[in-house]
Amino acid sequence: MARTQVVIVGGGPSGLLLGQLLFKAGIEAVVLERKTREYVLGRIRAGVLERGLVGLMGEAGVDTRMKAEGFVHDGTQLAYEGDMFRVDFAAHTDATVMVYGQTEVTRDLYDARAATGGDTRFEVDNVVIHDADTDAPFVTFDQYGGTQRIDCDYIAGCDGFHGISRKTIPASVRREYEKVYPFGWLGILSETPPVNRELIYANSDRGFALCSMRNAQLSRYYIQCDVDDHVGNWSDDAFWDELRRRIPAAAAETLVTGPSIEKSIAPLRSFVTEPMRWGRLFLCGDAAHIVPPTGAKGLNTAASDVHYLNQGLCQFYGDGDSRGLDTYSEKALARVWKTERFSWWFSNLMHHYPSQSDFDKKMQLAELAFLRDSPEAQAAMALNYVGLPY
Ligand code: FAS
Ligand code: PHB
Repeated sequence: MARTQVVIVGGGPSGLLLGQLLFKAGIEAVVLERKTREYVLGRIRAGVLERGLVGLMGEAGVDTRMKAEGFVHDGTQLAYEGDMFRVDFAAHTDATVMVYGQTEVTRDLYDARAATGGDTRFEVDNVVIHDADTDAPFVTFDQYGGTQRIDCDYIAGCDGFHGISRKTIPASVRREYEKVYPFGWLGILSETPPVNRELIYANSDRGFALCSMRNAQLSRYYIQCDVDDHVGNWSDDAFWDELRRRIPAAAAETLVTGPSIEKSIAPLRSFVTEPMRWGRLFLCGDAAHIVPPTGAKGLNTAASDVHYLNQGLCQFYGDGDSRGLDTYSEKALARVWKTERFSWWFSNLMHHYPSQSDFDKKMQLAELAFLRDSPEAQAAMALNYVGLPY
């Protein structure tokens, strides 16, 4: 019967980052991933890394390409009523963010895991976590026509919102909190130069828009869409026309358009499950919480979970001290809720709610004007955007 120290369910950024940090600490882990490596790398998701995640990539020994190819940003643009203003991160914090796609983060982590001989099982099915509330947990899964079992000390549930880890915790133990937003994001990737050196978050009467990028020849754009909209309703030209209507004229006039190489709609929700630990099972990342992507916090909050769990596991395997593991859920949730708040606040500020009144719109515009004119308000936003301390 196979045995390891930590079984990591899920080979997305949470699971891979934890696996690499544990490897650096000499702690053995097996990663179980439902899909193929190529499928995982085919997902187009986050684009902005907080300072904390940039640091963890260094700790994991996988930051070389990120430092060479990523864009360091020390501010962002907020647009409303046809104009835009800059929130200067450096003026209010000692930090910046790194613009480097989640796809590349995941690729770097997969490459490092393969290079260091990490045990990753792809295309596993029917993963079941057993006896997580005992001192002898184990995991079973199907692969290549047979069922396998791995006994372990601990299990990290890094299998995202639709995984099995969260549901392994009995419903009687779990407390779940959710807010579903009445809109989605239609995103495209195009091999075109970014319209602006920094990101542009735009609040317009027609809805939210975001201008982002992956590199000097790869741009990422989003527009708010109806929650029941379909990608098929949007030709590339229709997307570009709508994006131009939502961003300031100066940007719309210089926008370079081209064929989309990826186009998808993401629903927006805020979600948290408590606790993030049950016995020897620890939840990390989207398995435990979801944020609307407005604040670029999804991937980054997964990273802070991984930081706390790695700390706890290293402390336990280092000197038998379980205090880090015993306080994991409380510590992780304290930061999760603050990033949920920021993502909720920023989403409410920038999106057009179908049911909003003229007064609601005036409140958004007043808050944007306050943010534009108040260094203190900008400092609060900058601190949240670059990432609250771990
Ligand atoms: P993930 O969902 O990335 O990874 C979980 C992994 O577990 C997957 O590879 C999955 O195949 C695997 N898995 C699932 N069930 C399993 C099982 N039963 N057995 C084995 N493996 C299993 N965040 C941002 O900051 N900015 C964004 O713009 C942004 N856009 C997003 C768009 C979309 C459509 C989605 C869904 C999310 C977006 N996010 C964004 C959030 C996203 O980046 C997540 O926060 C990030 O992927 C979290 O990483 P993981 O926790 O590893 O979860
Ligand atoms: C992205 O580039 O995909 C991106 C950037 C910032 C966000 C959300 C998404 O807030």
